[in-house]
Amino acid sequence: MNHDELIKALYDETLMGNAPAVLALTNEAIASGMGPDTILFDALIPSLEEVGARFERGDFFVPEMLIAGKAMSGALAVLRPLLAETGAESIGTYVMGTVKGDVHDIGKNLVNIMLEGAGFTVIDLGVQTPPEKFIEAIREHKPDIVGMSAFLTTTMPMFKVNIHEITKAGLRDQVIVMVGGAPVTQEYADAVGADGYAADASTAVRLAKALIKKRRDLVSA
Ligand code: B1M
Repeated sequence: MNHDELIKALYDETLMGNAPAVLALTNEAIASGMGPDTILFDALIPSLEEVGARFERGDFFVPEMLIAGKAMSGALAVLRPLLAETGAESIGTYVMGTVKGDVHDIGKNLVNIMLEGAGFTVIDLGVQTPPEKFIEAIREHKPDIVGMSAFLTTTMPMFKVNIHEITKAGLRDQVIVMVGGAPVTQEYADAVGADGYAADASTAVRLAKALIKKRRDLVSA
């Protein structure tokens, strides 16, 4: 298969949730010299966007979303070491979790991979993370940043709850809070009192570095 055929096949098979085919095609694409970011941004992510659009139109239901998500996760596992190739020493610690009530994790995992690739030590709290777990992780790992993902309009309010609980626990001054996820906006992030918002994984990495630098400059001033 040539480049365009591989991209199209990856897109189509992800859309159909054919995990074994997506895995085989991902390996074939890598062997052909295709970059992991091309596989992600030209095939896998657009395919999941189409899955979401079909779900909204009522053409797809939860099982279709689920198998497409699983197919994408399988490919992500193969892409992870390629995206996260780094010999750099840790530039900061990042605690990350999807908020309580929300089981979406593909976007969070992708942000984690890019953060690791940029040299962050990432502690992943998984999905459905209650406020207590974020607090416990801040106490245990003393991260520079706590990142929260929410992918549903109904779970976004957990940002505010989490930040409130972190403040109540006396830890708010010790961490930078970043939020993200498909329905989240800069305005929403500002309204809940987060320190930063990013729309995608690479912006999240750039912002994380900038926020840490700002904080370290302030401390040393
Ligand atoms: Co769900 N789902 N889902 N789903 N799902 C969405 C999110 C939805 C937009 C689909 C749609 O209607 N178009 C919709 C939400 C609508 C809304 O609230 N606005 C939706 C719905 C409604 C639901 C259910 C309620 C369906 C139901 O049961 N009736 C249900 C909820 C379950 C729950 O959580 N309680 C549900 C379930 C599921 C599955 C389990 C079947 C599956 C999840 C599998 C998994 O994650 N392991 C699933 C899937 C696959 C999707 C879609 C199709 C794909 C999500 C995805 O992985 N995208 C999604 C439609 C869509 O997004 N187009 C949809 C690819 C990923 C790389 O992008 O997640 O945006 P994204 O992540 C980006 C950025 O957001 C950002 O960087 C990432 C990488 O670039 N980012 C951050 C993420 N976290 C960040 C943190 C940061 C910074 C940036 O700083 C801390």
